Amino acid sequence: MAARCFVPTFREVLSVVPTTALVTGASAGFGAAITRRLVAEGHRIIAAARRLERLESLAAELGPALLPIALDVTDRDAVLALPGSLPAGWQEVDVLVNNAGLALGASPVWETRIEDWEQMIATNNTGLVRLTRVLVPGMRERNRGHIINLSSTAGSHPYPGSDIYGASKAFVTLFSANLRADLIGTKVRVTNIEPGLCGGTEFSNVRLRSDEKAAALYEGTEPILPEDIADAVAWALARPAHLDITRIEMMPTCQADAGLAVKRGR
Ligand code: 8X3
Repeated sequence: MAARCFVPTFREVLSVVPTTALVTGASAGFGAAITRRLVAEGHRIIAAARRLERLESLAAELGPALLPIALDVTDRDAVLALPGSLPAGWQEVDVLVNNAGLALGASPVWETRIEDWEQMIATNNTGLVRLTRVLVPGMRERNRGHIINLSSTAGSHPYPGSDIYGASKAFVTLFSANLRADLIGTKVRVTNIEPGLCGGTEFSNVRLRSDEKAAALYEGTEPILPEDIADAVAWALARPAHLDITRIEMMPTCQADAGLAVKRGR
C-alpha cells in the first residue's frame, strides 16, 4: 500500500498554534471582521463589546469558537476584574486585539466639544492601556502572546480637524513601541496597525454625526475595508513566533501623505 503523503497547505505552514484572542469592539466594523477572520483561521475568540445583544448574531454565526462578553473598555472596574471573570478554559488570553476606539468631531481645536475629547481619550487610550496592563502579565508568564493595537495614520500624519483623535492615536503608536521595548527578549509580540481612510463601518457617520457628510467623504474613493484590516491582523499573527511585525501603515491607493500645507494671506 502506498504511503500516505501529507503535504501541508501554505496556510498550515504559516499558521501559528491556535490561540485564544480577545477582540474589543467586536460587534461591528473592524472588530467583527477581525473576529470572523480569526475564527476562520482556527482561533478561539473572546468577542467583547458594550452591548451583548449586538454580539448575538456573530455568536450564532461562529458557534462555540466565540465567547461573547459584555465589556465597556472605559469601565475601570470591569477591565481590572476581567482576567478572573472569564470562564474556565478561556482565562489564558494569548492575543489581545485592542480594536475599540472612535473619533468624535472634525472641527478645529477651539470649536470641539471637550466631552468628545474626554470620550476619545477614555476609549482610545485609557481603556486600551488598562486592558493591556491586565492581560500582559499572563502573556509574559507563559512567554507567548501578541498585542495588536489599532492605531491610525492620524497618529503620525496631522491634518486639520484631527485634533485629539490624531493625538490619541499617536499615543497608541508610541505605547505599542514602548511596550515592545519592555517586552524585548520575550515571545510576546506587539503590532501597531495604522490604517488611513477606511470605509464600510460607522466610523465616519459617528465622527461627523451625519450620514450625508460621511457619504460625501467617501464619494469617488475606494477606501480600506474592514476585511483589509482583518487580513493585516491575521497576517501579523501568522508570522513565525520569533518575528514581530512592529508596524503596519496602510492607505488606499486614492490616499497619500501629500505634504505640508501652506496658507497664504489671511
Ligand atoms: C482613520 C483614518 O484618515 O480618518 O483612523 O484619520 S483618518
